[in-house]
Amino acid sequence: MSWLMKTDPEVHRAISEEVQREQEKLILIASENYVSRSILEAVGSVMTNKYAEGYPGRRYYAGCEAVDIVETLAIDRAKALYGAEHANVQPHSGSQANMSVYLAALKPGDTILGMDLSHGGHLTHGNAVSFSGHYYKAVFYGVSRETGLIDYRQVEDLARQHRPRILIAGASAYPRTIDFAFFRRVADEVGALLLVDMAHFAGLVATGFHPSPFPFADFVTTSTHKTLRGPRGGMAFCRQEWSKALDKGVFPMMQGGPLMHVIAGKAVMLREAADPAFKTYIARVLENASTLAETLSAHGYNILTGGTDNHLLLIDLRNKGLTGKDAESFLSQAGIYCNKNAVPFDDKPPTVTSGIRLGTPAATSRGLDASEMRKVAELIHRVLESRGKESAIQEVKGSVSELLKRHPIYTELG
Ligand code: DSN
Repeated sequence: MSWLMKTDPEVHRAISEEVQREQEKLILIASENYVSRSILEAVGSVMTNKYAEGYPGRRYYAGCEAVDIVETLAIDRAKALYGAEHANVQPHSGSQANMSVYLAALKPGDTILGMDLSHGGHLTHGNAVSFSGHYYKAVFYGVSRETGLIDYRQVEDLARQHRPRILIAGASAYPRTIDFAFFRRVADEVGALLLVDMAHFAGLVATGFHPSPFPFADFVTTSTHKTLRGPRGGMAFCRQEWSKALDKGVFPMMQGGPLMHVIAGKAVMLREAADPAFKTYIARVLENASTLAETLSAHGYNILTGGTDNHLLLIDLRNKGLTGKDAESFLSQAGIYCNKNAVPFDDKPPTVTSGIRLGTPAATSRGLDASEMRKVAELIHRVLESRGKESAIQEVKGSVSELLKRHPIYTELG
């Protein structure tokens, strides 16, 4: 960093500020995490310089020997970790992994059936403001108003009615286990392909804490920076019969040169995820999430679906007379980061929302345990019940700082 400090102090200062924020604040954004120093090193390596359009052994540029090694390692490790028939580690993000599957298997105008973003789905599952809603005919299922659980009957009814080419399972704000066998049965009945977007729970699948989609799905996609704790990026998997189409869907259809430094980081991530220590980590992530849910529930918070099976929880704040926007703002002033989140059947716009989403992957990476999560829940309650009172914010800010001093992170970064 000293080099950057000399050559570009403005960028250096901003990066230093971000290091400090990540060290000193409590991150409960369900989709964020802390990568290891090894991954930081790989992603900061000279592999950022290399053009490598194509695939290992079949590149459009000379000099790809070393990058071929990391991409082959990443592919082999990804297949081994998940028991997948084919893996493509080049997508720049989870959204682009989804796009590559659509390019491999759909024609413009084909129908896709996915979970509504406002019920916990993802933009790229057909939302009108995304390419996926622009180029394909999207139909949506949601959750039951009574239980908050996926309305499996609705999935079945809509699939029979619209006969989608791709049925999508997976979500970005759903706290429960997803029944892939059900989705497979529906897909088979209507002649659809099944795509599982496991971006949020990829780390849970890798460690056996969420049922694997691989025995059921034709395609599986993921981002790499959430529970999998890798660099920002994506991966796409498929059955062997789709391997050529998927690889073409990624390159040349969807993107050009792969980010070889990030692929090096993905290779390291996949090695780390296969280590028994990663299983212990994910077990703690889940214990911390359920502890957070139980403690907040005891304070009268409406935890949707009554709890969580995974790393995240969704809270409907309407019974507390708060919006998601206000809660996010009050908590961040106190040093606790989460995100405002629409709750199913929300009556407020996405810029305001009635809820917040909390997740434990990042806090668990820095070492917080279940008893500390109870304390965190108390601090969240203190801020929210005060409705952002300055004295409560200052008091909680101090407590957060004390708590995090016990779990330093990235100490070598200053
Ligand atoms: N933006 C991501 C999340 O926060 O869940 C989804 O891609």
